[in-house]
Amino acid sequence: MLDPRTAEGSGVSSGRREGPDPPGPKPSGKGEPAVKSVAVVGASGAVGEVMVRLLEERKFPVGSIKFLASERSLGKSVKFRGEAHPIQLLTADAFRGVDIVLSSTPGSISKEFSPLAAKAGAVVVDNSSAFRMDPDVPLVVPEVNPGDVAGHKGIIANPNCSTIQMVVALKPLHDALRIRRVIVSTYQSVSGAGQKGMDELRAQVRAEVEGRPAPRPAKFAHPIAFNCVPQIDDFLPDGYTKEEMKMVHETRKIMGDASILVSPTCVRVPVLYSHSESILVETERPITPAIARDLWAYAPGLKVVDDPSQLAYPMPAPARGEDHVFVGRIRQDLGNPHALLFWCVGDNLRKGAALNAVQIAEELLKLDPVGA
Ligand code: 2RA
Repeated sequence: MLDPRTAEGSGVSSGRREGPDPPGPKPSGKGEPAVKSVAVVGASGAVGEVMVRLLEERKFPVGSIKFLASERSLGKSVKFRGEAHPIQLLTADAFRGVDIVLSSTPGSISKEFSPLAAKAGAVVVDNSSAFRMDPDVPLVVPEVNPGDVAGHKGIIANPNCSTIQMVVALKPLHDALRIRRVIVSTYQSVSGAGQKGMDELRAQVRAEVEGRPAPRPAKFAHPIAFNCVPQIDDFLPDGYTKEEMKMVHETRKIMGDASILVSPTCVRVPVLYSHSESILVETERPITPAIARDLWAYAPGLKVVDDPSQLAYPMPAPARGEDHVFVGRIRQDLGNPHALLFWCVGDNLRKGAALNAVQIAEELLKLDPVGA
C-alpha cells in the first residue's frame, strides 16, 4: 500500500484489484515495485536539479514524469533519461493521476500546492519548511525514522539540511547511550540559499580578486566572500534565528524524543557546497571516542573519516556529490566523561535535501504491495 489513506476507503484498494486497472501505478514485473507517475515541482532549482539526477541514478521506477513550476520557468525544459520534458505550469489539475510528487519550492508555494496534490491522490515529499512541524505530517530521515512514512496523510516533510546530517550521526549514539544535550555550530555553504546564493558568492569573490567594488549583498545580510555571517534565515525575538530553531524542533521530532536539548548556532560560510557542523554531544551513559566509533561503524548513511596521523577528516569540498554523512575529529570532552566532540559534513543538496527526499519516496515504494 503506497497510501495509508486507501485503507480508509478513498476508492483504491490496497490489495489485488478486480476489473480494469485504475490510472496510476502499474506493476512493472514480478518482484519489481510498480512504476509510478511522478511529478517534480521546482525541478530547475538547485535542489530540484539534483532530485532529477537522483531519480535517474537510483533507477527510481518512473512510469511517467512531469516537471512543474511557476510561469517564470515556462519555456525551459528538463532532461530526464535522455528525453527533454518541457516544464509545465504548476496548477491543481497538473497533479491528476500523479502518484508521487517531489516538491522543492518556497514554503508559500508549498502551502498552496502540496495540499492540492495530496487531495488529488498523490503523496507529496515536501522539501519546504511549511509542514515540518505539523503533527499530521511525518518528518523523515530514512536512516533514523523510516517507519514514520507509513503514517502519512498525503504529505511527508523533508527536514532542513543542517538537521538531516546531524541526526544521521546522532541516532546511533542516542539509541545506545541516550543523548541529553547537543551543542552545535554550523558552517553552512551558500548553496543552502539556492542558485542565487552561489551566484552572490561567485560575483563577490570575482570582484574582490579583480580589485573592483563587490556587488551589494542581496541574498545574504552581509558580504559573504571572505567572510562568515552568523545569521541564517530571520531572527526571532529571543535572539535565535529560524534556522537555529529548525535544528531544535526538527531534531526532537525526527528522533522521537522531546527531551533532547539542542543549543545551535548557524553560520553561513563562503563555501559553495556541503554543510559542516561542530557538535558536542552529552549522553546519559558515559561516552568515549572508541564507543562512538563502534556505534558509527555500521550506521546507515554514515562514514567515519578520522585519522589525524594522516590529516584525514571530513571536509566540505570532497563531500560534494557524496551520499554519505561524514564524521571525524572525534574527541572526548576534556572535562566530562559523558560528552564527546566531533565534526560532521554532508552534501546539503544531496543528503541534506534531494537524496533524502528520493529516499523517502523509496520508502513509500516499500509500502506498496510488490508486483501486486
Ligand atoms: C540553508 N537550511 O542552508 C537552508 C537550506 N534549507 O540556508
